[in-house]
Amino acid sequence: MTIADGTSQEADMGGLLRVGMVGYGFMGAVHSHAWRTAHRFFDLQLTPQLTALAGRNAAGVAEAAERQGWLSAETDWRRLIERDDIDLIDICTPGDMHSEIAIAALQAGKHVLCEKPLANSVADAAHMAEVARSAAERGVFAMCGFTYRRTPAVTLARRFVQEGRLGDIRHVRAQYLQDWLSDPDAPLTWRLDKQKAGSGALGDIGAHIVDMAQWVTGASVTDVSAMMRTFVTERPVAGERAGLGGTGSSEGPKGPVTVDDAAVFTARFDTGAIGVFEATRMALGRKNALRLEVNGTRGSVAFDFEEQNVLEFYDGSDAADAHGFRRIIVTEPVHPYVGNWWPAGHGIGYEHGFTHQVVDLVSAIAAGEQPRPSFDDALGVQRVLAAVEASAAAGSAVETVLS
Ligand code: SOE
Repeated sequence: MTIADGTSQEADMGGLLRVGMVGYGFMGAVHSHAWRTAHRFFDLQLTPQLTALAGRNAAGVAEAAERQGWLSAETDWRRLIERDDIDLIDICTPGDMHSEIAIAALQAGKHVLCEKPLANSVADAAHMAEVARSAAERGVFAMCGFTYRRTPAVTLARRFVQEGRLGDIRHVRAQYLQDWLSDPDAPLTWRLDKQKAGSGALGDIGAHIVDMAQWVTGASVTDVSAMMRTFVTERPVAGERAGLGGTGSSEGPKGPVTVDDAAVFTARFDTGAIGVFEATRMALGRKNALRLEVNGTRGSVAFDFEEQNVLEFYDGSDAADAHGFRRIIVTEPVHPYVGNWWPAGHGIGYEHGFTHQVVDLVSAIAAGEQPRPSFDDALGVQRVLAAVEASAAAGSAVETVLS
């Protein structure tokens, strides 16, 4: 059902990339911001148009479309696939819907941006990647939303590794620490339901640090040994649409938590490096602390998203009287993306990674090139997640990441 239809009537909207988005929660809001903003700060060959927003709740999706600047609203995502005035589908739904929507969109000739993790299983992710490879041969492209790659300080860390400034990589230390589920009365949301989310902290935020570690180092995880834990096994049933950390009522009905609250694992990389990973939404006091430290034979880098405009760099060639980590303020226009924003020292925020994601996706589509991370890249992350779950289930036995 089309609720509101403000789309432009011109048949051939040359120069536009007309977007249909499914979902309008936290991710829907930040993706909407990115679609609205990218061409206003970056020179793009195609101008994104917020053509249609889809969501099951008629009143909710109409309000979100109005608020976020979408020209029309639908209550069935399949309408976005059917409409010939939509070029790209942006999937901001729980993970159990990613596969069906992405495959239908690609087979209908529409580009796809899909939130992470790619799917709730390796089987679904592999099917999506197979369809995406075939679609790419027809000039229809798919990207997975690992946005933290597009933080300037993270792109700098990767460049330092690529330039050999760290030497051979020995250690990778990655954490993603949040605390919005520390309160046992935080209500049950879809993120705590294995059928909807696939996994808990592991897939939600562990996926980010697996992708980031592999992207920054250029190495792939080959084996893991893991533990996973659910600290709060039942929670109040969510009343209103509880967002992150919304509070429920400890008196009302409760339901089971069927995913992990925390996942920790060691990892071996194909380069011989070893890693330690931790993902939890129970680290009281840590709000969005995505941290990465890479130690090499010639140098080290350290990043913490809670200070995302800074990269710490240790140059092993410094003279003894200058030994110490250097705080690089990554806001000079020499760095990717930064020059399009504010003067040096002003910094950027969480939402900028999503705008950078749109910039790179739109640029790749306009150039007829595969955007990264591709669905194959995201399938690689999914395989690591599956190995972690298998290892944890087998009492932390070493589990090989099957290719
Ligand atoms: C919740 O943990 C969450 O919203 C993740 O789902 C996002 O991917 C991350 O960017 C912020 O935290």
